[in-house]
Amino acid sequence: MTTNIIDIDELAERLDTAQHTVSDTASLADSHDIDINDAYRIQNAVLARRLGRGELPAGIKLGFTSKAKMAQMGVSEVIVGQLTDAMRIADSTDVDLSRFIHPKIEPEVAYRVARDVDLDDPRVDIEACVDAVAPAMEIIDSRYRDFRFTYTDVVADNTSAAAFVIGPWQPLHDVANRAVRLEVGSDAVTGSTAAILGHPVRALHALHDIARRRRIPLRAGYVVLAGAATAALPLTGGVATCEITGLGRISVRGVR
Ligand code: 0L1
Ligand code: MG
Repeated sequence: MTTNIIDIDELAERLDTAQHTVSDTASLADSHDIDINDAYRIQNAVLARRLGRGELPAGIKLGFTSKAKMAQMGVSEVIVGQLTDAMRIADSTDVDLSRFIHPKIEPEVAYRVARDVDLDDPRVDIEACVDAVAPAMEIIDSRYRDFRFTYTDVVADNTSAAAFVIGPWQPLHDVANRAVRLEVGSDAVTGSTAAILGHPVRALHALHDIARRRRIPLRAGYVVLAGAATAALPLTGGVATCEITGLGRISVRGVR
């Protein structure tokens, strides 16, 4: 039995507690009828709790940017989550896996926002608002048991955002159709940046559209994680490496 009486703060508290106590929780959809607007409200309330603990906004991530993932979830729109400075892990360093419930890692392309984006100005060219590109990895860690969630669940849960690694920034250039390889210990997966909406730069346009509709600020210095270029791999320990042709190689080592 589900209810359509939604207490945004109560559900945000549940997800936030799951994150900082490293303990999973049941799908919200098991007990609540949440629509996409409620889901983004819950996400904002989760973020507000993190900012209240002193974390600083650091950027935005996109999810469901591959055709395969959209088809799996039965949706046609990308989703976004919000990054904070506490999620940032330096390239070539160790990451403490005890921070996470059941982490996975995925290779991404990152863009850097060069100036604040005026969401009310229809003349804004979003591509002209970014000045750098970098190889990146995202650690996703759904707060839901067994990574079992609905579309609205995952939006409420800040699209599983947990941590990210950015390689050296390079002046903006075209990164269409670049080969991508992710290795975690003895596991490996290969793909292409074309998996990100056909071309990673399309993620910027999708983000601009959703940011305008949902009033999500895009500020100078923000990182934009454009989306996964391959399926995610479990991050169970050992070294995770992402290599993108022409962009470079980055790594982190999972430790307990
Ligand atoms: O693409 C992503 O960053 C993942 C979005 C959330 C879905 C998941 O946790 O698998
Ligand atoms: Mg991702």
